[in-house]
Amino acid sequence: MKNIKELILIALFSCIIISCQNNVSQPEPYGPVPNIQQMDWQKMEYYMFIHFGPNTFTDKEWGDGKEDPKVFNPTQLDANQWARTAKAAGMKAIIITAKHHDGFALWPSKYSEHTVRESLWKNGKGDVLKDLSEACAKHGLKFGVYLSPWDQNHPDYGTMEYNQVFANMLDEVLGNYGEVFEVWFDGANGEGPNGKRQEYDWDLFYRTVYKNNSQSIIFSDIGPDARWIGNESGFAGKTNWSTLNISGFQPGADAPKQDTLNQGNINGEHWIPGEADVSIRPGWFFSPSTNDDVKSLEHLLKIYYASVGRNSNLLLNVPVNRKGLIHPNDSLRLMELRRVLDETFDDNIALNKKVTAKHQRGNDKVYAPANLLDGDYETYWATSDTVYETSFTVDLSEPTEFNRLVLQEYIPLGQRVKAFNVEVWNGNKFEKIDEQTTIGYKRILVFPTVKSSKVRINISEALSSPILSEFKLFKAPENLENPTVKRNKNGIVKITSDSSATLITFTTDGSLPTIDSRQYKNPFQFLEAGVVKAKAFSKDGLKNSETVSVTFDIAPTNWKVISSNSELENFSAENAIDSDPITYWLTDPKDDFPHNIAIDLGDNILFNGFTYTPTKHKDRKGIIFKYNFYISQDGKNWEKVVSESTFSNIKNNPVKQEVFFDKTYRAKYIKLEGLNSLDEDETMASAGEIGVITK
Ligand code: FUL
Ligand code: CA
Repeated sequence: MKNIKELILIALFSCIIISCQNNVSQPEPYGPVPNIQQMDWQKMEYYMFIHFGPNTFTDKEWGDGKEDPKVFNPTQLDANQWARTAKAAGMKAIIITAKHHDGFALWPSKYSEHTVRESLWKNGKGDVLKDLSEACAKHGLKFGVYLSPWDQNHPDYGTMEYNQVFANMLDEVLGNYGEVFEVWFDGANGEGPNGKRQEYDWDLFYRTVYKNNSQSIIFSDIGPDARWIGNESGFAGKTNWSTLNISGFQPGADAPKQDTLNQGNINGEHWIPGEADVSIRPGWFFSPSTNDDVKSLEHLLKIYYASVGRNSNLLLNVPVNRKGLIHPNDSLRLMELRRVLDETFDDNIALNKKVTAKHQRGNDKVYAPANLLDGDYETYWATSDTVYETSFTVDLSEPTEFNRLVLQEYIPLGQRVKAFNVEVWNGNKFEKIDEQTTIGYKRILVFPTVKSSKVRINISEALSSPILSEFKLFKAPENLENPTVKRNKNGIVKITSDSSATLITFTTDGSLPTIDSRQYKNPFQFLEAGVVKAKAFSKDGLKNSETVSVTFDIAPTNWKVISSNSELENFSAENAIDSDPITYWLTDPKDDFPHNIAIDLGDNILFNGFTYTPTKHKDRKGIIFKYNFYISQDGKNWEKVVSESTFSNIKNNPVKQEVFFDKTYRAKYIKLEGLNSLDEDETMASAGEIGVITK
């Protein structure tokens, strides 16, 4: 007689055999998969970047390493204020520029003489990394560091010794400030103080990080743990694979093409997910001149949906100011963003609703489609190994409004979905409302509000049988689109707005427009330097846009080009002063550098800087990197006021460049002389717009 224990065992055993026959084994991973650190990292989604250093005090994006360390002197530095702000913004961590290209170390490194120790801040007794790592710990945030191996100050840079110097610095940064969740390596590689470039020993750098902190995520253009998304505007590819081929590549100039980084490689060899880095301001470092250029809420939401919503983490830069604090304009915007994201994602309309699927792995409950709607990432819906094309339908039981849809793959088993579409029930039949490619860890679709009782997701192509963790629906608050304010060469300002049923009001005296401010009806003239602020309201006054504020300098109405290098057809030099950054001046590559453009300002003007806007045209060429800038009273005798300077970060961040002189000049003529361009094999120079700074 068998005892009861044995009977249970036999029963269990036969169950296992039967399930095996039904193929209800756990699905095998497909391709490369994330390790535990990468998985934790992916779930962080959104965190803060802080650019801070001598550039904060010099209005520069890239220093040259010759800055007096005494310029670094924040008067009220408070890392707790940064951490509180990040926390309240819903961010999970802060990554700070421990050392940027100028070589200045925000900690008192033993291996450099260009550090906070040599600055005036706290009489040289301060340590920004200590302050910040402690503040992060206190506020429940993770702490990370950005480090540039490119160092324009260190005397050893460009010699064999430097790689070890940099590794020693890494030892300090990773050894002395507690856990470092991410080390952000900038791949830039320029000349150092001795005029030489450095051959970076990446293996040594990576080894040094892991030796100190085996849990760290190492970020570079090509990983090994997380990769650059290929631009500095915060946009991941609509198709975005977390896998990448890296053999034969290096971070920096020898990285894969930016498009490849933006989209990853389908069936790539390694799991190297994307991280999108972007600044809340036009530049990475604080400048008082950008206080009114903090990105709009509308813009930040677009970035959020194009990063977190496209299988990428979002690293949003909030530059600390000269006091050592986050400026209120930036923190206000962060809080607005938080509020809208909360309002949007707090209430999942699809949570625990009814769902049916065309396929279910072995008909086993463990893989049921209900797992898609349970709000738990760890449970998932799966089909049998041979089913690549499938669908599921969510029944909301009554017509419900929604405009955001979230899908998540269970990436511990790999990224699989290659194409899918969304259909909604219109009362008679299903109607397609969207069609996309990859999903990955998280995909958020944004569409105009629909009201429907049923949603069907069709997976139309996959690399292996689909495995999905979550499906969610939300209703985001709908606001009016922001109006666009543009001024032409003649100083005529036009304000446009997409939604037709709106009223636009505006001001030109710096005050905030209200519904009672001057109503915009027709284009108006605004020739001087100043700010136009505009806001759109719905006719009933219930909805409104944000306040858009656009700062103009004097209009180039009477400006003329007096000479320029021979230009290509359709790329006249006048395009550089037509107030349209899309049209541009482009020179003929037959001439050697320098290529120049001289402009008559029509009048004697007092100004303390100039602007260079690279063309916004997608086929842009000839973007100037190194330049001279001259002024003249008569258009014949020129005085050089900026010599052999560069539009430092223009390659990765091609926004309007503002260059400030050491003093104010009065002149009637200006000349920009391009000494080289970003296209290394062609001698061409271009300009979308050139302007002066009179404010
Ligand atoms: C780039 C740098 O050159 C910029 O200055 C900035 O730090 C950005 C995040 O990375 O490569
Ligand atoms: Ca133009």
